[in-house]
Amino acid sequence: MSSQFHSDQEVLLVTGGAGFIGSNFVLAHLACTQDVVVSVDALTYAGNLRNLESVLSHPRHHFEHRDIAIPGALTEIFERYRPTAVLHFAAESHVDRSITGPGEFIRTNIEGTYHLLEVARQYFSGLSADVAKKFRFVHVSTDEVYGSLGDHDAPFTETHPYQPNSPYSASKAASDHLARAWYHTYGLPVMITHCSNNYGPFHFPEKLIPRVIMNALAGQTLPIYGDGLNVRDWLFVGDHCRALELVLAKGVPGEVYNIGGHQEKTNLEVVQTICDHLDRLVPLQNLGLKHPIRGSVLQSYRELMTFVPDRLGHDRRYAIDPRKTQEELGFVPTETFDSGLLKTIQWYLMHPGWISEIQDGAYRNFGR
Ligand code: TDX
Repeated sequence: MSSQFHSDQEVLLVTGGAGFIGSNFVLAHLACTQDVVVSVDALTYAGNLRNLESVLSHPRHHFEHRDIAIPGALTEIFERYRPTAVLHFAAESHVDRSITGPGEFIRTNIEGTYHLLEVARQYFSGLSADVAKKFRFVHVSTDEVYGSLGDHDAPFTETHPYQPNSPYSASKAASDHLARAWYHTYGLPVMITHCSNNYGPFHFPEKLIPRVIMNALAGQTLPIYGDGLNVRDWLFVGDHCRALELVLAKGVPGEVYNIGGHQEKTNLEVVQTICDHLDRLVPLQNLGLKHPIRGSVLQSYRELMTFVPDRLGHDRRYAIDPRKTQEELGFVPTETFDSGLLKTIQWYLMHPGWISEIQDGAYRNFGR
């Protein structure tokens, strides 16, 4: 079957397109290019079609409800749309869930990546030489595959040894190895990226930043694991998406690119900063909200901060050395943690409907 699109038009196949980073990428890519984008998503609990609502009727966007972990589930999609590139975001991504239920992580992250690589390989092998030369497969991964850093260790470079500590990071490490092997063995033009902790619009509230924003606005406690001094290196999702555009345009097959913005913060600093922004933006003084346990009238969101037992095997510190991506691809992040966090909080304040649909579960019915 031949492509229904113009032969000179790029067609991007984005797995996990209804997830957090995937949907940010799809929206930005449609807005700044003339490409066709095919979003594929299994719509498990973290996939939310609301994230793509503004482009569901877009003439250059197609949504396909598919599970990459089902063998051959994407064969027909590759044949119908004839992608010129694949961006593979689809993954189970929450460390806490991987601790209580690792099976889904093995299935989606490892088996799903395997089945996707196989479909891509078969499709790639049938491309004409000039089309094959331009084809790219970007495997989007995480800095967690490198393990945990000590306080004074240098940030992770692309050659840092793999030392994944959680079922989640082990499953992502395994998928990285598969992606690498499909490049070396079959010549599939794979590039692997490792990003630091993303945050921004459409972030599902199981992760620290959206959980703290949404809990605070609902007057619920803000759980801080352990001593709150674990360090994460924060990257605004829009900056991550711009880096991925550069990888797609200029990256070299077989290479690995680390993406970060030098924004290390302790969890305590992150939670306190969110509380301070909310104190200014949504002052508690007139709301009469009471502390859910102590019953006292709240004066500051910081009063909701609550230390809870630590995550099992909690990695102490992640930090990315992004020099290769900066020097070879020209990536420069535009947001500091302060500017990106303020934008993020403002986005949540402006989208109460998105929040309430997640709180009552209605988002799972949208678009089905
Ligand atoms: O309620 C919380 N309280 C808390 O103290 C939550 C949800 C988290 N934390 C801590 C744990 C971490 O030290 O905050 C830090 C960030 O936690 P998460 O948001 O769960 O992210 P993390 O575990 O660092 O992993 C994230 O970054 C790398 C993403 O979830 C991964 O998908 C990504 O690959």
